[in-house]
This record gives sequence, structure tokens and C-alpha cells, in this order.
Amino acid sequence: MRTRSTVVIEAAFARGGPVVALESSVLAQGLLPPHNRDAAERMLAAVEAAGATPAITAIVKGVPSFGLEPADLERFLARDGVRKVSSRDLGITVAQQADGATTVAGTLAMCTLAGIEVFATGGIGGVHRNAPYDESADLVALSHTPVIVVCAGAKSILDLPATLERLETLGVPVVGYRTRELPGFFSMNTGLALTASLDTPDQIAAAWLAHRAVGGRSAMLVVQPPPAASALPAELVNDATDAALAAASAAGVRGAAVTPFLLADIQRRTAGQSVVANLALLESNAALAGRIAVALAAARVESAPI
Ligand code: PSU
Ligand code: MN
Repeated sequence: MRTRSTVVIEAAFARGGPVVALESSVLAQGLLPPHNRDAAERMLAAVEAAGATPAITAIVKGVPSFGLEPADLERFLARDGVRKVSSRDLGITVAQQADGATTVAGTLAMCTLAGIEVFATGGIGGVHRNAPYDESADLVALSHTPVIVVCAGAKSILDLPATLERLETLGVPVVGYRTRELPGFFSMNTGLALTASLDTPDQIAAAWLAHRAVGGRSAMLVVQPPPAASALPAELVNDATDAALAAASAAGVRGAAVTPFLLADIQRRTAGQSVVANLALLESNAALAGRIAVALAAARVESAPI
């Protein structure tokens, strides 16, 4: 498969330096302008500050691309004819030479193409509430793609207990970063207990290498709560989510359009507070992913035969 990388990312690949993949669907479908530009800038800067190289993944006019050139980034931020690309959509988007913004599932496929092992996002997709068979392809992609995925849990719009059960079935470890419960994406707590909690990027790198050494082929989800200063009360999020779900069902929204619709509706219902939390958690997830990528590169050097 022909792929394209920016000069900086190509150089990072060539020297085997730490690289963090960033998804583009959150920019082209998840967040509205001007917030999507803030999100891109803050995530890129956070990965760099941690000493790693950020790579926004996208299909640019049919070419799987790592990093966006300025003109391409502008087109994606303007959400100008950019498709939402999950697992099923990748090949068709390439064949039709279209622009596509990759979801978690789409980005995991891109990580496989380039050998990237660390990826930061906001929240993964999962099992939808009261919608039999609406289950994000993110879950299946996580089950068979060996990448560390740093996130703030699954989106609050989902059935979180069911999503956690499916992750268990699919063999995807969920590790709390300095927390023992699943974060609620916009809010810090869900009351759902996790079976593993680690406190440092070095510990996460070691757990990852062990996961791989025992034959683990799935992703490892690393979840951390949104920064406390911008986190929303769980009750506010639940009320806004219930109202958004009712609006989606009344409007007959279906399929891939459900997630973007709900996120935009919640943004309106929380008077923009959800956006503040969303941007803050994207930035802190990118920062943690950068530190994990650096720790992983160091752990590999230490364990390499001399
Ligand atoms: N979380 C967000 N914003 C988003 C998404 C998640 O805060 O835009 C996107 C991610 O790209 C995720 C996708 O992979 O939604 C899941 O969509 P679906 O449920 O249609 O698989
Ligand atoms: Mn769906």
C-alpha cells in the first residue's frame, strides 16, 4: 500500500523514534470549528512536549497519510467533503481517492500500516444504549490490533457497562492510569471498577511489553479521567446525554451519523462546557501517550541485546 508521511514523521520512522498516532475523525466529525483547530494544535503540542512525534492519520485524496500538510489540515478542519472512515470504509475511500478522517478503528488500521504502537484519542466507540447491534467497529479493531490506546474511556453516550463487558470478551486489557475505575469521558467517575491500575508511563510500557511477550495481539486501553478542572458532574452529563439520545431518535438519526449528532447536541445542551472538557482531555491524553511512547522506546533500548 502506498502511504505518505510528512518529512518530520518520515524522519522519526527512519530513526525508530517514539511516534504517537492521533485520529482525525474527532477533528472532522467530532468537534465543530473553531474547537477542532484548538484540539489539533493542543494535541500536537502535547505529544511534542513529551518528546515524541505526533502523526495525525487520515486518508488524503485516497492516500493513507501520516501527518497532514497545512492545506490538507485546513480542508479537514473545514470538514469539507471529508468522510468518516471506520474499518469498513478504508479500502473504498482509497479506491475512490476521497478524503477520509479516521475513527479509532480506522486509525488502528493505519497504525498497522506504519508500525505505530501508541495512539491517543478522546474516547473510543462502544456498545450503544437501547440499540441492538449498534456496536462500534472500534471494539473489534481493538481486539486484533496491537497498539496502546490512551483515552478517557468510552464516550458517555454509550452503554458503559456493556462496553466494558465486550472489551473483556474481546480480550482487550483496560488499564486505569492512576485510577481504579472507568472514567466517564466528560466526567471523572462512572463507578465501574477496573481490574488493573498503573501509576507511571514506565509501568505501562512494561505491562505492554509483557502483554506482547505472552502473545497478546489485542490493543491495550489506557484510560485516564479528564483533567479535574474541566471535568463535568456526572449528573449534568447524564441529563444532557438522555436528552440528546431522545433528540437523535426523534430525528431518526442512524448509523455512522449517530455519534457526531450526539456529540454536537450535548455540546449545545451543556452550553459549551462539554467542549472545554473534551479539549482538555484530548490534550492530556496526547501528553500521556507521548510519555508512554518515550518510555516504551527507552524500555526497548534497555532490553535490546548488546
Ligand atoms: N469520541 C469523541 N469524538 C469523536 C469520536 C469519539 O469525543 O468524534 C469518534 C471516534 O473517532 C470514534 C468514533 O472512533 O467516534 C466512533 O464512531 P462509531 O460509534 O460510529 O463507530
Ligand atoms: Mn454505530
